[in-house]
Amino acid sequence: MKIFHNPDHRAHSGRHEMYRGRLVACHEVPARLDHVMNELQHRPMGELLAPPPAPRARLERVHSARYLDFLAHAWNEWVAQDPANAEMDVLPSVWPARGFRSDVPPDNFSARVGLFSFDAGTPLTAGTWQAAQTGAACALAAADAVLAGDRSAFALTRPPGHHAGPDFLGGYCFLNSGALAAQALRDGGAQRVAVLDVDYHHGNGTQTVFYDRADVLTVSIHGDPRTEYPFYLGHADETGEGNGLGTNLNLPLPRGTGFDTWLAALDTAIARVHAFRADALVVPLGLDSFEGDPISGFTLRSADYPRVGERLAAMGLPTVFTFEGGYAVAEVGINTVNVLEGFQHTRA
Ligand code: SP5
Ligand code: ZN
Repeated sequence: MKIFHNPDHRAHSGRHEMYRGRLVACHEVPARLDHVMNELQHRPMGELLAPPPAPRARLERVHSARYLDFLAHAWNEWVAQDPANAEMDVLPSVWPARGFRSDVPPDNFSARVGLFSFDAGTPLTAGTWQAAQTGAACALAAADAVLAGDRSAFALTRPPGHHAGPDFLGGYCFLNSGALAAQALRDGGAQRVAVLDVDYHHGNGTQTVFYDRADVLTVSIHGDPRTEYPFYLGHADETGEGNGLGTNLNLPLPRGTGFDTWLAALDTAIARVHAFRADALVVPLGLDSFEGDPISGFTLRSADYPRVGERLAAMGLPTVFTFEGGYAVAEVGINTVNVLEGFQHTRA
């Protein structure tokens, strides 16, 4: 499979995220992607390619113009507020809750950051926009490869994407790679596209992008939002709305869930994708279901991941993978390539 990697990913390197009233070191670090690249040197899965730039019009298929403008100018506005800000990451500290307005972006930059965010764990840095744009380009290039006839392609990029919505960042995500790939597949001629999100955390951004649409099925297997991030979305009773009623499936599992139960959920997810008669598949591939993940609660082992790839390959659909979470940094390369290897050696 073609692997589109992000040569600009290091430009996004946050210093800290807010956790229990303190700033702590970021979990979403450049070394994550370096480990995957390194593992791919030992176990090649396909051609490593840099993507062509992403035209703004393709980003606007998923994200609002005002949000993209905000991201494009955020760092300069931050530094314009106070030159000393250049030494610090942007993090929000005020947000519009229910009853507040979100239709009037404030002139005040700090207030605008909160309008376009849902947590204080997603630092925006000098190079974030560059890294995010090239990351989106990886997702679009992977979709284009599949549209051109490839069986599969991998958008190997960070920052991750699946928590980012039409108009908001959060969960270490800025532009939603999986949603951009799914939309690109639709725009390129796929009639029905399924997104099967296997990251430990609910794919709230992707769900929100497609919630009222019948042409894109969104399925997510994740830690139960009653106890797990992102908390405010991802319950089993969220099934879609309007035209999209019945085209969202959430499979929340309790913290502590092991591979057998997880795999049964994957089979449920796969059956739904088949019932939907999808003609292309996007897999937001988070490796934070791993037992050693420092911020997550499932107990999958490295040896389980090839079987995940096998199950996905057996679906027989043109497939785009996007790289999402996975914070056991030393193992994230092995676990990622284990999924790809299982996929590659399996015929539908
Ligand atoms: C893409 C993805 O996996 N995003 C996950 C975002 C989770 N953010 C909240 C994590 C809070 C955990 N902080 C724990 C610090 C303790 N050392
Ligand atoms: Zn995650």
